[in-house]
Amino acid sequence: LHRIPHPPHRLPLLGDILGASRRTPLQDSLRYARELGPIFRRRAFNREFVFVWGAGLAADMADESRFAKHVGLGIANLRPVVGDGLFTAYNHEPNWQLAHDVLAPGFSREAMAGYHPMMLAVADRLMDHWDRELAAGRTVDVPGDMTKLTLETIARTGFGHDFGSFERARPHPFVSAMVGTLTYAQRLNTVPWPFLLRRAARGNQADIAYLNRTVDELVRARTAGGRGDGDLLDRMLETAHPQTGERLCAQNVRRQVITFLVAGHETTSGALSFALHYLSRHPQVAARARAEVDDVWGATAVPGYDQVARLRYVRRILDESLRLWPTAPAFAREAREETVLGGAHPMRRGAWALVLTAMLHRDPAVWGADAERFDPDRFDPKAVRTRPPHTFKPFGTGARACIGRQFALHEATLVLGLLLRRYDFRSDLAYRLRVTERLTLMPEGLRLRLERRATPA
Ligand code: MNH
Repeated sequence: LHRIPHPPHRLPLLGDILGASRRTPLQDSLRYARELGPIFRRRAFNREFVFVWGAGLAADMADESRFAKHVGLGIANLRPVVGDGLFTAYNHEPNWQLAHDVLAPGFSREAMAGYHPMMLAVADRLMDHWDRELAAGRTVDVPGDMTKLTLETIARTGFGHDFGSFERARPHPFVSAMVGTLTYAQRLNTVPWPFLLRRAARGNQADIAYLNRTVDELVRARTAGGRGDGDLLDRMLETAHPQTGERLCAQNVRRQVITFLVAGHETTSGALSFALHYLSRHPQVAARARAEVDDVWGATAVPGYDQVARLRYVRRILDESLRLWPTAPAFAREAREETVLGGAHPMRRGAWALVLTAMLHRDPAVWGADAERFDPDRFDPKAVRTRPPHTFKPFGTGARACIGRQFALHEATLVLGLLLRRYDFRSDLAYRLRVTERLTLMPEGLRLRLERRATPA
């Protein structure tokens, strides 16, 4: 460990807290990364963490035979909320494999094609709302509205539930409670002892209770009203494991519903928001994307399921946005057995490090000297083929990688396509990108002025 660099002004007891903010742990880590190189450590009070972002080291950590997901830090702090739900389960907990096997078919091609009409319906609600804002001469609240959109999408497709987000002026209390628990989980990393947050802890308990109540109500409505149409909630409640015949217990169903409602919308909302920010700042990119949408969708009023994946350039815009701001900006890996990381750093069994995705995605050795520049052409197939493997990891890696990846990409590509077709985006040139952190990333205060396009639909 002593050979791994750390920030220069380390204080006794406190650690590396000079110049670091409790609100921006990720952005501080990016700064340290640039100063300290491909592997470094940070100490906060009594705890020390190792960060890895150099492409070679990160690729080594993707080796599933030697490393696995580590449930630690921010994720471990969510255990009181979602316990052994899919995202927060320890690798050895039986409910991980059980839930994974039962829920994976909910993300198959057929399942996704079934969600498509509901995704369209939610996107229509967003555009109704934006048309009204536009007519009233107002700018639109991008992160707020993307959060409404993605929450409604996962709630309706996965659970047959309508939060009525677009009928509300303020975020649904479910969202406020979720933001509360995510923020609290992040803050727990910034204090030496949890009792320092005891007032916030009471608020957190109230948030958890609210999440539980909402979800219990949703499950009760389903069990009282008979089956849904084979959505995620039906799978959670009714599907037995194909080999073992086991089912999820009621407590685990509750944890999975919260997991999917949160994991299924927060990061996609951020990804869409960053993409809209970049589109508003790069008119040539937007023009090329619009030309693609007009070309691929033509006069079809309502794009079909198969017409979404054909928006190749729109998809590159999303990839490039997720490269610069992977909205889940890090993940943790632990050694399965004693091993040597990158041939240089010995690790004991269970020792772990954070892969700093947001910095891996900016490694000049991989992405070039202009790595900080937004350029969707980095994801054209020729460029992708020349890059080493494991250098683009917005959805994590290995067995515990994101189960909702296709869901998120389909939803986000569809929505960007629809928005590009209908509007021109005018950015407020005084706006400087500020990124808020609550384990996930979101552009803060981003508003855009819209103009209706003259062309189709
Ligand atoms: Mn998602 C795991 C990023 C959308 C449900 N997700 C992960 C991980 C990353 C991630 C990174 C791995 C974390 C880790 O290794 O500790 N997820 C994203 C991003 C988006 C996203 C950047 C959108 C963009 N995720 C979604 C959607 C859903 C979802 C949509 C559900 C509909 N994600 C999950 C679940 C897991 C996960 C569940 C945990 C999977 C597992 O451990 O088996």
